[in-house]
Amino acid sequence: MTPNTVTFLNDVLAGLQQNPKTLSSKYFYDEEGSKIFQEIMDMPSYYLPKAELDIIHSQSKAIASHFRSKKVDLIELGAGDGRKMVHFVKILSKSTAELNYIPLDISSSILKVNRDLFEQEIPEIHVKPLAGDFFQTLPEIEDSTHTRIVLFLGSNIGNFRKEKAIEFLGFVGDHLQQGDFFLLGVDLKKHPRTIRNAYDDPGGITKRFNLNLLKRINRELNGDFDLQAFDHYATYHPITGASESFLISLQQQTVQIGDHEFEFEKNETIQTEISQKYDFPMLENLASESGYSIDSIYKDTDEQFAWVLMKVASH
Ligand code: AVI
Repeated sequence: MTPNTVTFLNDVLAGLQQNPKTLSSKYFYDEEGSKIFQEIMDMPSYYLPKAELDIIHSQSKAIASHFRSKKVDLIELGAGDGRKMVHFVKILSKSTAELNYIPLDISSSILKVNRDLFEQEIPEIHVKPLAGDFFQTLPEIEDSTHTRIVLFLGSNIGNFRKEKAIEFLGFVGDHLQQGDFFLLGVDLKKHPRTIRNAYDDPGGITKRFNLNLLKRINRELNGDFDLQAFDHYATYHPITGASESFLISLQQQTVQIGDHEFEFEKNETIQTEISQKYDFPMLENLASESGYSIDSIYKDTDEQFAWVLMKVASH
């Protein structure tokens, strides 16, 4: 077993030994899971990518005006192929005196796609990709006198519980100085049904995404989950702003993972994901508890999604 598989196994065993049972959403994204996530991004009910693209098109100039004539290191955490960001970076590069774009991603192959795209579309900037876990790669970025802007977009912060989100924002803050910025993409509270529909589509794509985690456990950890014996269930709580996804055991059953056995009651849940939605007081609170102050908030036309520009508070 590779060290990554050992960590996966330990996390799965620990999660299923808990009461209520949990599995971490970070394991959704094997090759198949990443493909299904692309399908989710194209679903009409999954409004998040469209709202974020609207922000990119309608707000990039206003955001770029903060950085006029500055030398900037733009560090994107979980950058992916960069397709959406080209427009923003192009506009930013027109304001700044110098721009280095530093995309960080776990996948070196996706970073190659990213680099090729940026070098072709915006040849005047420097692209310096770094592959690996960003807890390792962020500290490796050389100190410079440039203003740092760290980007963490796509509502990825929503997949952390509050304590983890604070810990993560704090970790990034340790690599920022006075005058640096964090641009955070968050999904906003809205009509509860809009959110429920985004995480429980009639075509069953999100169900396949959730069940793929069990398929991955079967394949990589020698499990014997019967995929037909589990259902997908998503809830949204309009006060806490938590959208939560579960797998529901449809019958009493025993599941084997390697040498370990797990009992499931009929209708027992495995919590697999939280996708946190925010309102402005919650964002203020998240920023201040993580050592930041909010400079400005940029929303899409329908006010579904926000980019929060935060400054580091003094250390
Ligand atoms: C990646 N992440 C921000 C998505 C979300 O909206 O929480 C993952 C997702 N889960 C179900 N649909 C999409």
